[in-house]
Amino acid sequence: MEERGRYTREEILSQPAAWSAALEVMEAQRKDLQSVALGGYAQVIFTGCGSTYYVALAAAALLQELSGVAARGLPAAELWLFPRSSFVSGKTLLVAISRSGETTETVEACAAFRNAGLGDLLTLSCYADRPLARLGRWNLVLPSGQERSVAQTRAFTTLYLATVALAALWTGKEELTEGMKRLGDCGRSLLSRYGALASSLGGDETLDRFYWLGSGPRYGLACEVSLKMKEMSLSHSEPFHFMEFRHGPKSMITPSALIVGFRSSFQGAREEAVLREAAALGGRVVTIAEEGADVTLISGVDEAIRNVLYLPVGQLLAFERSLSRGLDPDKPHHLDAVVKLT
Ligand code: F1P
Repeated sequence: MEERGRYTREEILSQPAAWSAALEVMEAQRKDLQSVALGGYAQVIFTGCGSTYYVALAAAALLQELSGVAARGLPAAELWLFPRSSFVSGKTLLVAISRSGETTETVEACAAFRNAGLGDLLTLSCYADRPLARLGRWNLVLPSGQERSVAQTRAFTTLYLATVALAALWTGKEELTEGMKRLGDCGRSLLSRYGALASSLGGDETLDRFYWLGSGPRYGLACEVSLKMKEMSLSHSEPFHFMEFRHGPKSMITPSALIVGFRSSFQGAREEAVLREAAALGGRVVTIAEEGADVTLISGVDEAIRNVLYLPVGQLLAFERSLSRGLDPDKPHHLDAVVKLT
C-alpha cells in the first residue's frame, strides 16, 4: 500500500531545489524577457485558477509596488467571461499562469485576449508540450514545478518565484535578482528548523479553525496556504488582509482557533498589534517574519524577494494535519489535478 502523502511530502521538501532550477531557466531567457517594456502598457494583468490565481494576486501586488505600473490579479474565468469588467482601454500585458498549461478557463481567457487584440501575452507554466505554452508572445516553462500531487505546493512557489524574478528584471533591480539566488538555502533551513513545529500543530486535535493573515504582496500567499489547509485537511480555513481581521472575522476567535500572521517588516508593528489582539481574545497565534517571531525566516534578503519563504511552514502544517486526520494529502477530496470544461 502506498504511503499516504508520499508525493506531497517530496514536493514540499524539494522546493528549494526547484526554485534554484527555475532561476536558471529565467537567467537563460533573460535577454528575451528583457524585451518586455512595462511602460508601453496601460496595465498588467496576472491570471490563473485556484492556486495559480493566488500566484496572480501576489505577483500583481509586488510588480505594482516595485514598478508603479497598474497591475491586477484576476481569476482566468473572470477575464474569459467578463472581459469588460477586467480590461481597461489601452494596451494590456497579460501574464497567464498555470501548472498544467491546460486548464480550460486559462487557455480560453488567453485565446479570447489574443483574438480581441488587447495586448501582449506572456505564459508561465510547467509543461512545454501543452496548449498554454504555445499561446504567448513569450512562453516561460518551468519543469521543476511539475508535480504528481493534486494540491499545488512546489508548483505554486516555483511559478510565484518566477513572477518575482520578472518583477526584479523588468524594474532593473539587479540587486534583487542577485539576492534571489540565496532563497534555496533559506528554504532548506526553514524546512529543517520548523518541521517539528508543523508536525505538533498539525497533530493538535484541539484546533478546528485556521486564519491566515497577510497584506500587500503577502495576501495572495495567505490565500494559497489557506487553500492548502482546506484541500489537504478538509478544515475550516480563511485568509484575510491583516487589518481586515478586526472588521468582523475576529468574532470567530476561540481557543480552538489558530491565527497565522505573515508579518512584514514594512508594517510589522501594526500587524503585530492585530496578532496580539487575537491572542488576547484567546486564539492561538503563530507569527512568521524575518526575525523576532515564532517562525523566523532570517533570510537576510530584501523584503520584496523573501515572500516565498512564508509558504513552506504553512504547507507542512496543512500536510501534517491531513495525515493526522487519516487523510491522504496526495488525493484531496473531490479534486482533480486539472479542471477541464467541455
Ligand atoms: C489550477 C487548479 C489548481 C488546483 C487544482 C485544480 O491548475 O485550480 O490550482 O490546485 O489542481 O487546478 P493549473 O491551471 O495551475 O494547472
